[in-house]
Amino acid sequence: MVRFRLQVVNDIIRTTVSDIKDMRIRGAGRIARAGATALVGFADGYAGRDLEQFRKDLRVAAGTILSSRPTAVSLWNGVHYSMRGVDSAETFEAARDLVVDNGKEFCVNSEQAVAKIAKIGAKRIKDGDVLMTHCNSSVAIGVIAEAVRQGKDIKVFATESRPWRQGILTVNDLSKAGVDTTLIIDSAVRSVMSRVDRVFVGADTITSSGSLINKIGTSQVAMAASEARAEVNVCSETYKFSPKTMFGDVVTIEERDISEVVKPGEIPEDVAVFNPVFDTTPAKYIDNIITEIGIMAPGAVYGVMAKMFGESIFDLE
Ligand code: RI2
Repeated sequence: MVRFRLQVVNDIIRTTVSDIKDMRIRGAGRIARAGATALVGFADGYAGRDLEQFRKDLRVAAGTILSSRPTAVSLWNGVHYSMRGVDSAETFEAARDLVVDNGKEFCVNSEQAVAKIAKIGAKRIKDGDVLMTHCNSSVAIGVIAEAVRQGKDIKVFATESRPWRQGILTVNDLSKAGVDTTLIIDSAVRSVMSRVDRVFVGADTITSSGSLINKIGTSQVAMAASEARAEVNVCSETYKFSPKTMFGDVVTIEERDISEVVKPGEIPEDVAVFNPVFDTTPAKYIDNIITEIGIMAPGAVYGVMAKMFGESIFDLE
């Protein structure tokens, strides 16, 4: 019986990790909620009763989840939020209940943040606006869909977002929400930008200097927007702020397999393929960061981070 329960617990972590690695679960917010939910399942189904052993096993489970994808800090924040207070819990039951409650609370807060950003961000969109979005951000799509729900007449250009082509998901999402949507290939961004009023993208990580790490190509979109005087809006829950960057940590940019870019035998063997899947958009190309606690300029991020993470930022692992 005990062995069976342990197997079930391990399966929860293993399945979540492989779903995130293989992008069956993707998007910075979704992977954070999946990580927190996996820890809830882990704690809830934990077969032992020894507090120290539970802490050790929990750290291993957390590390395994964090190894699934390196770039989106939302996953790191979701996992660490779920483990809050465990080190000072006095009994196994108290520690287990903390993980269950924290993990569930993180997911509820996350969903509420996405809904709040939709309401706040929609106010930035004017009737008649032409917008552009890149990749597939549930938060940016939420903002655009809310503006349309409010009766604003807008048009959206959505990029294909090679190599995973998340833009196909985006145009389906936008079409379902009744948005006038046009799909473009990534190379068309600069050419189309002259018709665009505002860009709305999501975030994987925001650094303490207000830079954005998001899907590869986001920086090109932002630079083209800057040249064309289109406004750049980043839709980001505050759990996509990285407290570690305050102390010099550099965000790891994930590189994925070359099979996502070329088919076997398609190019000579002596040709290398480089497949980074995120890039950095410097703060100077960003007009607004739209969060659940309000709209801010990139320069305000440091202060918000210091307030949000408080004393806990000094013992970051
Ligand atoms: P939401 C995605 O990464 C994209 O970069 C997107 O902009 C970001 O996560 C945020 O997504 P991937 O998982 O949380 O497709 O806004 O590599 O849904």
